Amino acid sequence: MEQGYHTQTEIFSQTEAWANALDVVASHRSALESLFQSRFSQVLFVGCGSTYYLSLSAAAVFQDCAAQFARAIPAGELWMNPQFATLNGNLRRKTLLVAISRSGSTTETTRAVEAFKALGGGSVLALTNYPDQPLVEMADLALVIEKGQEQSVAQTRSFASMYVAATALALFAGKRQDEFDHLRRLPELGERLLREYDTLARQWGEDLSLDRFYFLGSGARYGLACEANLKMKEMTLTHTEPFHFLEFRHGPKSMVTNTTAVVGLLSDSNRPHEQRVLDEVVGLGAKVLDVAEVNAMVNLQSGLPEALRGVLYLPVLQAMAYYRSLAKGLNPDQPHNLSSVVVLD
Ligand code: F1P
Repeated sequence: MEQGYHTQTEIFSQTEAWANALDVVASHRSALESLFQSRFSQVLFVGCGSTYYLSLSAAAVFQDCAAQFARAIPAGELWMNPQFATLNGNLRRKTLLVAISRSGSTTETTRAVEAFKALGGGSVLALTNYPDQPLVEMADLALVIEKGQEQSVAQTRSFASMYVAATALALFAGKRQDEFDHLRRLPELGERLLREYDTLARQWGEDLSLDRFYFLGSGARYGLACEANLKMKEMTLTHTEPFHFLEFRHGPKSMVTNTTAVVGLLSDSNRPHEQRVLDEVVGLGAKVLDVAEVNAMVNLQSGLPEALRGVLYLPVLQAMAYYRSLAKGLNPDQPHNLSSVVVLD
């Protein structure tokens, strides 16, 4: 089997997993409607690595769509420092924990659920790709997206499938189920992006004159920038970092050279401010790749509200990391030093 076979298959088939995610959410409609019948005082999203970055973005989408306080914490932090998540040492019943884990068996995540329950937290909702794993057993409600399962260590279609489910959850929490059907367009939109921008992803991936990548994203796009950064690290062993757009000026900009790539995940709402940062780094010699709804090098052209289109930023950036990995003679299926699940004794 050639190098990267699994990663390539998983990236380029991922929209099937997106559709599966929507079917899974739809099949749990009544359970979700009763879960979100009343508002939560706060919603905590937890995960590790990719699924922590998913949590960062999902919390922003959730707060935007459901108008309820939502935030993301690394699962290990909720386990080791539960006081981060609570005031006066206990959680009110009306706190929801959304635990996100591809495997459903990462130690920090299961320990975080235990800590949440010990603190008197309320309901636990799991987003995962594997059934009959500890996390599913521990949750009050588990959404298991089996088409997101993958052989590769670095998450691609698993991440995207759980992200689509998280986006749908936000609509249910915000009593905006009527917009759920808009999400049914995501798979075809993703297919188009993978088809239309495969050459661009390959050109950028194979440009080994670039020796560092910065991924910029604000709001719900920051977690996605973190995930794209992690793909580049895991698959290509390249120095990469994510930043909120405006944060890049406050020091990190000093690192820009003419062998630097800056990837901007542009919003609609704050695009002028974000574009100015990209223009500045071009002036410093960086090579810029921008992704936006329209008028960018990668155009999502979704026709969806900004909060619902987040998953579309990922495919081209995943493919770019895949092509760079191969160009560097690495095997993206088996990243250096990594295992697909971290289980601590
Ligand atoms: C979490 C995770 C992944 C990472 C690597 C090791 O796994 O940290 O995010 O990419 O695969 O495990 P999970 O809890 O989502 O299964």
